[in-house]
Amino acid sequence: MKVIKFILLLCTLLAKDISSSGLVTALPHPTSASPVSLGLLYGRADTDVTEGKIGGEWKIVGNSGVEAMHIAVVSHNEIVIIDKVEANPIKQANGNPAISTLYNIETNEYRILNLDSDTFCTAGSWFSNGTLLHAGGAENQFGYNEGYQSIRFFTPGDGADWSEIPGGMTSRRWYPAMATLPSGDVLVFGGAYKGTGKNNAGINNPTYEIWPAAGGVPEKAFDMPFLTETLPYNLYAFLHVMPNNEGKQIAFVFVNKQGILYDFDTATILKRFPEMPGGHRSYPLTGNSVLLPLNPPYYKPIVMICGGNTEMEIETLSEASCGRIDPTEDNPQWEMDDFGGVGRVMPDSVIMPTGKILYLNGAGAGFAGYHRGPNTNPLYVAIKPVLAPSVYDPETKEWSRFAPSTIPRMYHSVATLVSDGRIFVAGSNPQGDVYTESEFPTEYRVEMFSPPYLLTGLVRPKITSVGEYTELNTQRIPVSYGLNVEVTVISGQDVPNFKAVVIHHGFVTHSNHFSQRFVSCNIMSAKYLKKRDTSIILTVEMPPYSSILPPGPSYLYILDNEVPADAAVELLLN
Ligand SMILES: *[C@@H]1O[C@H](CO)[C@@H](O)[C@H](O)[C@H]1NC(C)=O
Ligand SMILES: [Cu+2]
Repeated sequence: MKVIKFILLLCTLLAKDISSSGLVTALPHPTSASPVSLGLLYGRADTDVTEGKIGGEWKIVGNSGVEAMHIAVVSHNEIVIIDKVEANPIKQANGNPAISTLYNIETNEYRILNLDSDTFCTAGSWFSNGTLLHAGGAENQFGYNEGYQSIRFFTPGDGADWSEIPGGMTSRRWYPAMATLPSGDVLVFGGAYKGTGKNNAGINNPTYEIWPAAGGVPEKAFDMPFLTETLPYNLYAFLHVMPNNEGKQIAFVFVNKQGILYDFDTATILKRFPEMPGGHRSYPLTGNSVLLPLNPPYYKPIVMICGGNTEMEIETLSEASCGRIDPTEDNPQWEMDDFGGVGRVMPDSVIMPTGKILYLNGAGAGFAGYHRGPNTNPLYVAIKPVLAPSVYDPETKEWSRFAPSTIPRMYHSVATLVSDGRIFVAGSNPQGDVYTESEFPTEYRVEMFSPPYLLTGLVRPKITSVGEYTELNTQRIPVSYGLNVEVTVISGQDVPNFKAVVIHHGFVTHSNHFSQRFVSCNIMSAKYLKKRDTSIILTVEMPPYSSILPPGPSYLYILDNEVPADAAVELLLN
């Protein structure tokens, strides 16, 4: 009874306020289990002004200072970049070659950050309070301490820099995976006791540990025999927390060709999935895994794994297959496709504000890593850079291509969406140190890719307030799960048609986008601020649970006819 009244009320409201605006509305159709949210979700634009029609635009915009091996979006205009220890030309305060910078996407300048230990092949994830946790590393060199067991913290803000707990972890972890759990704690998963081209039983670390958001250190590590069963291709596991409305901390975990559903509260395997067809998907035969956009009311979690290779051989063509699976189904099976006909090892996946997946970077043959050897030999082990992004529409399952870049992005490259809707692309260094004489040199050039949705000529919407906040992106706006937030938007388009989404960018390295999430929000109502005004107040319902979107920093994107606002707004969800 209550439900029906609520919906009727909304319909009346909509009819009165925006009947002439042309907004499309659609009621969700609750049928079975899983989280049900009430209210209205605005439909898709009738005309698709986006992918496939035009190819987007690449620009070389700056220099990353250090090689961009790992990155995290840390504010609306800054990206933290972390390299391994290598002979970068710039120096940190103590005179050692710098290995971390803070890159500003508005000025295209960087500030040097200071680290104490080697960050070679590490991972990161956000605590719920908005501090980035970064874990793992490699041996000491160039004045840096050994970093295998290090834990590092970065809290964005004026003059922010790294702090570190040397030897903080329970054991040594090179190539660990990480994820933010629904509790806000951070999971550090697996890895090896030392660097290697391919993992083996002698150095395998089949355990995980959980760093508490409340402070302190993990009491112990938990055994993870799955990481023994899946040797040798078991590093940088794919981890996706599964949405649920029971407060559970369950994740899809995948390495090599094997996946499990794992309960982190009880430390038990709940389910094993059929072996994924095709080649290997984990380092050094590196593929990519993405959790496709989550949409109310069911937030059906579909994992898509693409690329990789079948053997560690420089000439072997990369895997041209993808598999989709919903790990929460009763008898889930892999639904395979051909990756748009383009094989790729070391692909990056970026979920765009339109909900389509951009696959970019990586190579058409070979594998991840590099040779040791004299510089007269090629040190790289992958060739045939794939320069044109592929675009995947999760709803129609169709593939298209965008315009190519001119810069190969091989091993140790990265990509992420930023708050203005562009895609930041950097890195590439398939050798053991800075080396510029190679066909695939150490790459410092930063590119920005503008997808077609930024090139439509349509006026971009502008977010002018969120809740009581009118100063946006000067601080993170704290919001609670399930909260209805009033968002004021200026629309410059004749027939507005809004979508609201919240995106968590996660931490990007080695083709992993740890905890990357895209969640569509219900827009509960929309009304003009004044009659005939261009300001519209949207009531946006935040995702209901922390298993749907990890607690901590995320960005609110508002789209008008598939064109994102000039700046997404940084939130802190808890
Ligand atoms: C967030 O929590 C972590 C772990 O307890 C702590 O190290 C960090 O200082 C906290 N950050 C803030 C901004 O309070
Ligand atoms: Cu690496």
